[in-house]
Amino acid sequence: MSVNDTLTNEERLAELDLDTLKQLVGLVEYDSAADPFPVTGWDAIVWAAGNATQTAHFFQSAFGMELVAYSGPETGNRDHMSYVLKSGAIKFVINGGVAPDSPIIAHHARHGDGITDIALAVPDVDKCIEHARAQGATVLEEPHDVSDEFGTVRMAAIATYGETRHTLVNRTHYTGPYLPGYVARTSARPKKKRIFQALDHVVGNVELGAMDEWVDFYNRVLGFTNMAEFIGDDIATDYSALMSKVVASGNHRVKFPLNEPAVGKKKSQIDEYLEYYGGPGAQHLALATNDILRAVDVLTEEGVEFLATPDSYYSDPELRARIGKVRVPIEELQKRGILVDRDEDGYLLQIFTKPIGDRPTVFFELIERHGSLGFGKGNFKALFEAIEREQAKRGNF
Ligand code: TYF
Ligand code: FE
Repeated sequence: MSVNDTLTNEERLAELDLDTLKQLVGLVEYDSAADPFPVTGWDAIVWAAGNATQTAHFFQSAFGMELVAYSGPETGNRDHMSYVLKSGAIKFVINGGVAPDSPIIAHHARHGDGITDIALAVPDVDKCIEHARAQGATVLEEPHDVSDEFGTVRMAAIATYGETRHTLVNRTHYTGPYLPGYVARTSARPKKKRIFQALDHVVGNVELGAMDEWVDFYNRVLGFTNMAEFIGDDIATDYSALMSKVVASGNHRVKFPLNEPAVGKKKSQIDEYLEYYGGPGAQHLALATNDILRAVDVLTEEGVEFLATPDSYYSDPELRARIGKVRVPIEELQKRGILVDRDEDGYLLQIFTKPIGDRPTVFFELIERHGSLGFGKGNFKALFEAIEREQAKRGNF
């Protein structure tokens, strides 16, 4: 079996099939036999939080995620608490330090709430590490097995931008709730219908001049290919100037836009991120949903705030002509501030939250794809102007 027709464990458990995933996140066919670093898909997004207990509550109460596993002092982990949450095929692992000398507390002091690990599902951990090492990658953890009564997981880790890592995971011989050391745990809170099914892309912010080096890293080390969409100097606005290129795994399940600041009149939103995060890191996660209207309604009801889109966006005749007909009346999008973009393959609906933590760093995108494989290039101007309005409120001119 090739990674083309393989579902990750999580996708299978979420009862997603390849057709649904194709619709949600835009899969493509590719020849995995020639791939030096085959990636099936996402394994988990691992967060460091100042208070994992409350962050896990937030992701359940606001984002409709489901608690599935836990590790902490009660299970023999004296260092930190770790909550595993699920929505569709996505797992978030929320870590928070318990022991005063926990490395998670030190990480949190440097970066605030953020993503420490973008873990990838790979069918052959050893092959990936061998290739990564030959390409000069920093191997943080050698391939090793971890086992318990539920079976064995093979894993290893490599470094990427900033202090972010990619753990490589093969859990095809494991049936436990997450990893050895974790116990199954559910919450007494009433379950909500899930509002997102899969992860579409994770964006990395890197330093000025480093974007091409990181594109090259993903090309050489992970065998990722470049996608057509990019942002050049031409899209630089007053102080959100940035450049961006997108790399993707062979099957396009994993997509990484990489941003670097560009010189504008005012402070770039990427510089603001780098300053407050304390270096490069993951900027936004795009959550794939099949009902963005409902997702926005539920999140809004729970107090999650979105970037505002001015009414002029929807009355712009050029935009109206370009987007044509979408599945709902434009007024329904306008009410919620949802953006629309169309390209030769179809269209997409998207919206962005404000930063979700205390620092102006990590935020979410919701994305509902209808054929478009892009990232909303047509919305960049409106989006960056909305980000600028938020930056100005924070005193960044
Ligand atoms: O992922 C993307 O490329 C789009 C657009 O700071 C974008 O979501 C790019 C940069 C940014 C915010 C959104
Ligand atoms: Fe995005």
